[in-house]
Amino acid sequence: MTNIFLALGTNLGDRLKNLQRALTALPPSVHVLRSSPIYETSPWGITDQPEFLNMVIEGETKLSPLDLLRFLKDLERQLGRTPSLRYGPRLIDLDILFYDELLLDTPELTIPHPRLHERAFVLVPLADLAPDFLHPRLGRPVRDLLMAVERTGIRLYLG
Ligand code: PH2
Ligand code: MG
Ligand code: MG
Repeated sequence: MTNIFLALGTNLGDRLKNLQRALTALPPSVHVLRSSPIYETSPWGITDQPEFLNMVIEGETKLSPLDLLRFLKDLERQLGRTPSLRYGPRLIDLDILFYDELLLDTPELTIPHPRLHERAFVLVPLADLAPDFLHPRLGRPVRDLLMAVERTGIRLYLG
């Protein structure tokens, strides 16, 4: 079993339902150990699009990194995601943040997620679960990465 962290994001349709359906569909391929609170976040990258809901989960899996990627991509399609712009609106986005302490650089997949340390919408919920986890490439704990980013536009989502 490998310990993993995944980021979930959605800004189209019934956003809460999209997160709930994704969480329900992860097992048994991914056993969910803990989930962060849900945050409502201002869009990053392309700013002229609806607000996102974002959260992070910690889980365990027997899937290899590439099989996990394929599983998550299939799940995104099953939940109704259709192709869109890079950084554009999406029904559901399921990203691999960490896979134990693995460093992976392939054209298909980079682990840790190459932009996670720039994104408060990932770091805030990640720090709720694992503030002391050392980013295996940067060698710094999640709480320090969070201190380095601007966190305006990230609000707890209370429904
Ligand atoms: N995902 C993106 C682009 N921009 N902004 C927020 N707030 N949350 C996201 O999940 C997000 C984004 C592409 O993956
Ligand atoms: Mg993605
Ligand atoms: Mg993403």
